[in-house]
Amino acid sequence: LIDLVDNQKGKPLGPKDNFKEDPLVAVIMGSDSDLPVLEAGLKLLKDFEIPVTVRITSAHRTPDHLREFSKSAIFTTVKVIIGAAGGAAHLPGMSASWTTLPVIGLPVKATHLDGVDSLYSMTQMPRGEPVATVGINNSTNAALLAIRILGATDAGIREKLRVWMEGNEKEVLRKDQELQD
Ligand code: RP5
Repeated sequence: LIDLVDNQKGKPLGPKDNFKEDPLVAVIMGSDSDLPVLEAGLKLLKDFEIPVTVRITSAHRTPDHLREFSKSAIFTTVKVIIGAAGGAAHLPGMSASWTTLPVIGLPVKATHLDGVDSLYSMTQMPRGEPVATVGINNSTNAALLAIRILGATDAGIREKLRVWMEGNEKEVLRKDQELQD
């Protein structure tokens, strides 16, 4: 897993700010226990060669840190924030209230409510502070949505996404063909 987040170079999970690698995506999570859920999404971002910064910051345990991080993100190279959290998952919503950057919410299955609690707390944001919420534990879609947002203004990223989607299409068609054989 450390290898997956190593495209940030430096110490992505350490206490220091690590915007020095010019990340385009900031992935923030409420706890290191969320990290396994993020694995697939981080791998995808790495495959697309998107520079990422990965941070642990909590709406409830480190509110000042989250506020500082979110307010300063606009002055960095970051273009999209992915916020992963479980339970009463206020992380992406709070972050969205402190930034004009697009924020993607990734609900994490962390309690007896199986992630439905986090899903609702992210999708049910009050009018004015949108969080683009993906499915529970679906870090792949969180990464792909971030890639699409970046691709809107970057033809290189768009082309990589087109090729990736073409690969998906071929895979499904191949499986269908196998069923027919
Ligand atoms: C949330 O509480 C975190 O995002 C995590 O999903 C959940 C449990 O956190 P830990 O108790 O494992 O630190 O804030």
